[in-house]
Amino acid sequence: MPILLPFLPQPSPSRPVLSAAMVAAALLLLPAAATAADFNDALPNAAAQRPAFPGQTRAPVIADTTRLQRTVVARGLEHPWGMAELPDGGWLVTERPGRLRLVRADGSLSAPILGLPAVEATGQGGLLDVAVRDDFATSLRVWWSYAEPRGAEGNGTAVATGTLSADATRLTDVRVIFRQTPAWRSSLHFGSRLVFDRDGGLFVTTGERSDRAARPLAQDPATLLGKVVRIHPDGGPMQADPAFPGGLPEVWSIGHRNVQGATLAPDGTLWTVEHGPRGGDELNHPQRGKNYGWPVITYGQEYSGNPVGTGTTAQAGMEQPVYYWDPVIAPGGMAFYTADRIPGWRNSLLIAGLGAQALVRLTLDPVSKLVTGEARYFDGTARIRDVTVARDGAVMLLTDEDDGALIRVDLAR
Ligand SMILES: [Ca+2]
Repeated sequence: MPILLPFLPQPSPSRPVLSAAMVAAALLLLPAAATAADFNDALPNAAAQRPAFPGQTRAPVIADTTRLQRTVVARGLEHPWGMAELPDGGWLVTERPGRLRLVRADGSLSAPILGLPAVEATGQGGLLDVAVRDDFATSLRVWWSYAEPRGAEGNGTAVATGTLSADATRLTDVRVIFRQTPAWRSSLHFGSRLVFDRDGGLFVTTGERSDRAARPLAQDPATLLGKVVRIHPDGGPMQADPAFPGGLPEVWSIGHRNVQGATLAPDGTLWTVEHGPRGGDELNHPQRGKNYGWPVITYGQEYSGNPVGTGTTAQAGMEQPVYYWDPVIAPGGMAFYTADRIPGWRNSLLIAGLGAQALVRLTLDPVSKLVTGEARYFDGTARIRDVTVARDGAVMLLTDEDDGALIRVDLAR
């Protein structure tokens, strides 16, 4: 059975950090076996739809008896969205209302870091992902994504970079290196994970802004709505030649709805998860120049229960998702687990579940890359916004709450 984190004192307006005693009190031991409420028991949303191949949805539930412990590293984070580990064991963490903070290695929480451009913190918008590269110790460079106000035109996803001061209190030399176009008047579907690849490029994922009039632009390679893009970390496209005729050169793949999770696989290729409509969350392995279908094909339905478009799930020239969830999990971030620390999880894909209020783990066939099993952990404890793997192999989670937490998951001792 899932065990709720013990209640902790409410943070005062000054957001005090947890004392060592409070951290100890927040340490839990719990078995991680899939819970009794089988997440595959619910009826699918679109009963008439059929997967394109066996295992594309509702993979067998994994019975996992790994005993895990969760430690609250820091609390008092308001709707944290993204995190990046620093060489000293600290974590940069974004708060969606527009603050970037440092969670120091001892768990203490810094004041908001100064120097960020204005964000539009409405609906799903705000300060979103944060990333650093392996050379951070010498470069002090930070990249972050956010919903950028665009005046009368509305808003759009943007990416900026800057240099963190040695005392980690402010960012300098701040430049915006990516602006999603066109701007749109919407508070929904901003993407926007940041993933560095191994060839010097920076993947940015976007959303199609949810608005019905904007949806078809996910299919238009001349716009940056509903795309995976690949840019140079200093700005501009990584490749001059467009992957799609008439398309922008930074467009990597098209036909996405709202991609809030992305990571590199051990082989260096990009994987993403995106929010579908009802019953249509997707895991994809996006390749350059390919079309992932939205809004033409989808396994989801409108929230009204009506089909999306013609209700088609497959079409020539459009890629099938590797996996889809029906019912949905509402995915946040994702990470491949390649560490030795939790041996049973090696080579699994970890996905943050917002709607599922769980950490989702998928096992993949090493050759076909198809999903062979699904497990869920910490069911019902909190909406999980992001997951990543610390350098020491522990799994780190951010919970999407007014009083959100950075949580460390490790084997129980
Ligand atoms: Ca798709």
